[in-house]
Amino acid sequence: MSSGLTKSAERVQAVLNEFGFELNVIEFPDSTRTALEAANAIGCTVGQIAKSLVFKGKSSQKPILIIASGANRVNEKLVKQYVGEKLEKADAEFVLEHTGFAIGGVPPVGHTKPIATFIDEDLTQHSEIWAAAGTPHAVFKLTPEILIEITKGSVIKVK
Ligand code: 5CA
Repeated sequence: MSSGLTKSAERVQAVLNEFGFELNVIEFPDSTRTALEAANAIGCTVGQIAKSLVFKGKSSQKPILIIASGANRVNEKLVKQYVGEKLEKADAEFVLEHTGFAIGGVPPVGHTKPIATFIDEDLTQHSEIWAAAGTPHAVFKLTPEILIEITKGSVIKVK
């Protein structure tokens, strides 16, 4: 049976199904490419958007995923303490290579290879949060507890 989802969103739905929670990818006609656009399309606050930001470790050159509240700007100096190395900005090509998804649709799980993951503690203030699901029109709703469980991420202060 066809889910009606586009291919990248369908890939994310398949990954989510494996976790055994009821997590459903929703595609909106309106853009969910940025945290603000996603919040507007969904009708939630920007703080409830779990944005998946990919950085590059300065010495290791490995990807590092920081899942931050859409309301927050990541303080790279602060995060360095948890990661153990300086962070560099990742370009679009690096993001695609390591996650398998283009910027604006990078989900918190389902990447090409597992990525060391850190979660903004501010996301735990909400009972419901929303994350990208593979495309700039696709998102899914979850709880902070489920986010922590499925990503195996460490909860940190990002700001
Ligand atoms: N779908 C939405 C809400 S979940 C989303 O993915 N938002 S996001 O914030 O997680 O993804 C956009 C992020 O991609 C930006 O915050 C920014 O960190 C990053 N980004 C945007 N443009 C570029 C670029 N040209 N190079 C590297 N990173 C970029």
